[in-house]
Amino acid sequence: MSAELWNSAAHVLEINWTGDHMVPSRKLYPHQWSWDAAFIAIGLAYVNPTRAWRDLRSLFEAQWPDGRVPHIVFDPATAEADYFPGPGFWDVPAYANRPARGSTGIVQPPMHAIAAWDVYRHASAHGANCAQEARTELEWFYPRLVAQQQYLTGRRNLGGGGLASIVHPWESGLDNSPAWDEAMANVPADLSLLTTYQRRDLNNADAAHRPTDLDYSRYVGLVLSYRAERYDDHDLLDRHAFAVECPSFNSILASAELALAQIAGELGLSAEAAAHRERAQRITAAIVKRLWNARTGTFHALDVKTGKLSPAHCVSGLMPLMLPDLPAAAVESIMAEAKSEKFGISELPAPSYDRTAPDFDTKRYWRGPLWINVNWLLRRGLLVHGFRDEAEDLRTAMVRLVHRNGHFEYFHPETGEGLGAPTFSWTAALSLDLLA
Ligand code: 9WN
Repeated sequence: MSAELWNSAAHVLEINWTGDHMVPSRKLYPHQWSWDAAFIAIGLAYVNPTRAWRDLRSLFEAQWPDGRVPHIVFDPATAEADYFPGPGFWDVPAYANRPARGSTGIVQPPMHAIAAWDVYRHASAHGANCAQEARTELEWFYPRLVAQQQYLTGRRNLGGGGLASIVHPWESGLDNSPAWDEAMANVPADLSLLTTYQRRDLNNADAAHRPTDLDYSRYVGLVLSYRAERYDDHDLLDRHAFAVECPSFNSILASAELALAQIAGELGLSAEAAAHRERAQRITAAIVKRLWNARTGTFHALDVKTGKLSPAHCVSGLMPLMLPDLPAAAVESIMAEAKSEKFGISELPAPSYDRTAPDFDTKRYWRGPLWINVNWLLRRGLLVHGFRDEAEDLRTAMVRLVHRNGHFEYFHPETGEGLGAPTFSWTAALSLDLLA
C-alpha cells in the first residue's frame, strides 16, 4: 500500500507544478496559496527539495514591505475570470508586490518557518549539493520569516493581548468554520454584491459543499472594507467589522517562533534563538489567558470586537496541543476533547467540527468534513506531548483514508468519501511525510 500511495502522491505534485510554483489544484485553485505552499514544501522535501525551496521563494518574493506574506500570489498566466476574487478585485497598492505577480492583501497561518526548518533538516539525505542549497536558502529565508512574524505580532496585535487577529475568515485557512459564526453575524451582508461580482468556485465545485452566498457576500464586503484604506492596519479594529483571535492561527504563530529558534541556532545566532523561544512562550501564555474556556475545557476563537469567546467546538480548539509549554491541565483537557465523541478518531481522523453539534454538516467545507492538514498538525501536537500511540493511530487513519479514497481536498467525516478537488496538493504532500 505504501509504495502505491507514495507514487500517486508524487504524481499529484508533478501535475500541479507550474514550473515556478505549485497550485493547490488545477481547476478550483489556479494560483499559489500561502499556507498550502508550506504544507506542500514539507512533502516536496522528500521528492524534490529544490522545488520545495523554489515554491516557498516564489511565495516570499511577493512579501510586502511591511512583512505580510499574502494569502494568494496570483499567476499572471491565469485569466481573471478563472478565480474570484482575482488580482483586479484585490487591487493591492503598487508598492506591495515589488517584482512580483500580484497578490491579495490578507494573510494565512504562518506555517512557513516550520516548513523551511523541515525542508532544511531533510536536505542532507539528498547529498552534499542539496545540503549546500538548503543552507543558502535558510540564510535567505531567515530575515523574511522574522519580518512575517513581526508583522503578525505587531500590526496585527489588534486586541493588545499579544495575539494576532485575523481580519477575514480566509486568513484562518478554515474559511466557513462555525468558530466565526457569531462574529460574522455582525458583519454587514449585502447580497447585491454578488450581482456585481461573480463567484467562480461554483463552476468547479458542488454548491452544497462550499460556503454559502451569504458567507460570500460578507467575504467580499470585508475585502472591500480593508481595500478601501489600502490594507492599512492602523485603527483597523475601529473601522473593520471582523477581528478574531483564532487558536489555530496563533498556535501556528507560536510554533513558527520555535522553528525560528532552531533556524537561528543553526545560523549561529544564539541571542536571536533565545528571543524566539521567549516569544513562543509569551504567545502560548496569551493563548491560554485569552482563548481558554475552563468550563468547556477547550480553546475557542475570541471575537476581539465584542470580547466574547465563540461557543463552537472546532478542530482549531485542539491545535494548541502543538505547543510544548502548554500547561499540563490544558493538555489533559484537549486530549479528553480529542478523544470524546465530538472529535474522537477511530477508523477516520478528526472532523473539522464537533460531530455532536446540531449544525454539524458532513459536506460543507470546514463545518464538518475532515481535512488532512489539521489532522497532520494534531498528530504533531500528540508527538510534542509524548502521546506516541495516539499519534500512530492518527497517522494510520490518515494514510488509510487517502489510500482508499484518493488525494482529495477534504473527506466526508462519516463515510470517508473524497470531497472537493480530487488531486489536491497538500493532501498528497502530507501523505509523503506520513509515509516517510
Ligand atoms: C480562499 C487553497 C485554499 C486553502 C484554504 C481553503 C480554501 C480559498 C477558497 O482553499 O480557501 O482562500 O477559495 O475557498 O479554505 O484553507 O488555503 O487550497
